Amino acid sequence: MVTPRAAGFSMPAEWAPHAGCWMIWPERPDNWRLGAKPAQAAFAAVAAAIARTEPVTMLVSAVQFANARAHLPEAVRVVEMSTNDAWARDVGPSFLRGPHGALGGVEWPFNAWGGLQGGLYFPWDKDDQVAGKILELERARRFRAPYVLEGGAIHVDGEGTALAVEQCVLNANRNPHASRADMEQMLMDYLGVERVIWLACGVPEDETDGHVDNLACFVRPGIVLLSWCENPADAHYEVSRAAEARLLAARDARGRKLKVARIPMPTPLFMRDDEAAGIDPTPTGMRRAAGGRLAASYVNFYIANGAIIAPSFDVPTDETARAVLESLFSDREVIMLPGREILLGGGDIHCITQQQPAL
Ligand code: KQY
Repeated sequence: MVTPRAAGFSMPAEWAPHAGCWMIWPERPDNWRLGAKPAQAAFAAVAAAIARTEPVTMLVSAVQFANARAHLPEAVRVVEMSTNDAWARDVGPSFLRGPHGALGGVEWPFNAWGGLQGGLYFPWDKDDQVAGKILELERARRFRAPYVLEGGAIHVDGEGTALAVEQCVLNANRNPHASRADMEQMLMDYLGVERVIWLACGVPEDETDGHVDNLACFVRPGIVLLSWCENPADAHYEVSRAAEARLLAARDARGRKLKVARIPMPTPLFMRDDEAAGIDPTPTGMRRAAGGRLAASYVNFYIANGAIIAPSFDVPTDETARAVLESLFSDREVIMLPGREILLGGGDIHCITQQQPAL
């Protein structure tokens, strides 16, 4: 099997120009409260904001097609596709750029963040097919990876470096028989990078087992933004310090030492009684309980053409987060949209979007 790297493909950084963005319409009532109505409004707001700067495609089930069409701006293309849930970052392809302007993409085998050992739902067969279907629609070259991974488990700087979290990528609930060396080789071969910088753990309570896209991201080559906690009583205090220490000790693929910018973690957020009560429990779906800590992070934003689309949570840290993002992305408008309804489903704006690079 030829790998993307051998074929001359690599994943561009998220800040490189996009041809568009892919999203999936939320619908399953065992993850999204009140029949997914509040989540649909939140996803529609994200789609509308991104559609101001780049084309957006919303994938929608046959049942929800008319409803989604009615709630989305005309500019958003609505396409019918079967899925198990709504996480385009994780089930969509990680798009690649190849020789002579070729478009490619990685299909990561998907097992709902842990399969039958701690995964979030069963079945996940439709989600597993989404990346391949998107690549078919785009006539892009398909590369099926050998090991389970999700798009939210990696970030790249577009210059040969990837970021990943051991707790997630090396978790036995994804690939019980793969070694660290196997996974590192796969990341290099399928993302077209030369170096992987490993962080130990993700944001506590993150049900993905610690996706990097909720913890840290490149904002440009050589600079990583990290979700930071100042409260020693909070589990994220140690996590953020350990991550910073690894980042400061690392060199990227170009031999640069990294700079770390800190963004505060949001004021702690918990699932309310009324929110938990609005979720329809099923034996094979998510378990959500009132009082559970939500794995909130301002790092979970999308870099659109000309704009940053970031979550806000209606808490005091929102304004500091906005100031940090504005200082790091002075060339883009920072748009903060309510992120709580998406967070209740276990992720945020980065997790529900997938950029397709311009060629
Ligand atoms: O972090 C992400 N990329 C996705 C979060 C998925 C949560 C599933 N409930």
